[in-house]
Amino acid sequence: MTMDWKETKEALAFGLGLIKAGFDAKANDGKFDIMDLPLLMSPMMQLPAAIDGAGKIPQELAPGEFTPDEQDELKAFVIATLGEFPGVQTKWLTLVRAALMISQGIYLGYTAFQE
Ligand SMILES: [Ca+2]
Ligand SMILES: [Ca+2]
Repeated sequence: MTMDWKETKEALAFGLGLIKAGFDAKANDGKFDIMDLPLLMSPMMQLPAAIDGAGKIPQELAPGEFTPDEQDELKAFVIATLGEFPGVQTKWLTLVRAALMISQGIYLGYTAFQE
């Protein structure tokens, strides 16, 4: 609990939710189709918070190397967000990076339209 990761966690909540929706969409019947659209609603509700203030995420994550306490906090957040998810115990950092890339990509695209 060494720092305030508000923006980072909001971006993670969105990105992780989207990853989970993609996983669930395939897992529920072996295919992606229009019937899986409702799975996207919950993560999409988190998109505004994920984008708002996302420019501060690089500061929040500086200096880039996580202390053991910070790693524990991030790992706990991923597990709390995803619940039982294959590989979450060992692949949480990969999931963090993937989730942040998703959010950051949307943020960068979004800000490209601002003035
Ligand atoms: Ca935010
Ligand atoms: Ca499906």
